[in-house]
Amino acid sequence: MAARTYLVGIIMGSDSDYSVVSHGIEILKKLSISYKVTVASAHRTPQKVRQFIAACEKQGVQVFIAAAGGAAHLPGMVAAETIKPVIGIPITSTLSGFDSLLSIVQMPGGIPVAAMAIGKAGAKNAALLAVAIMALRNSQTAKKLLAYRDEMKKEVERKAKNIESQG
Ligand code: RP5
Repeated sequence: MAARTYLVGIIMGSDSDYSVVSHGIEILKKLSISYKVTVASAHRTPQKVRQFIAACEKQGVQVFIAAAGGAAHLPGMVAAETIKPVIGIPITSTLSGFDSLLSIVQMPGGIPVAAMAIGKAGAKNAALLAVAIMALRNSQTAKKLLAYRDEMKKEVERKAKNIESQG
């Protein structure tokens, strides 16, 4: 039997990150983009991080999403282990997520991580950026992304009409 394949590999440092990451997962589900997800920590379970990345590489993953809070070194560690694009989601922490954001965005030159906004917006944009990267080589994926944007546009128009009618 052929091994199952996935397009996106998602890794989060703790299960406490899931409530944020799930906003991106919802988008991948909506657009029928296959993903593989796990919890593995750069400092608590570094071996599991490496094993997950290796499994993802074998299963066709094209883009990685890594979410972490605090001293958020997980996205950087993932980027060190793969040459696939890595998108980092800073999770809100005791320092409001600034520590996570800076840990992700301030990668030293040579090993890039695409840093998203802190929290829910970052999780959504991580999924959408992953889709945009895959859309470069897949016209079906590009169509899905255009349809998503169109839906967003219609939603804004609907909300505008609602507010306008209230005066
Ligand atoms: C990081 O530490 C995780 O990504 C999480 O955001 C943060 C706190 O983890 P828990 O103490 O909730 O497991 O590694």
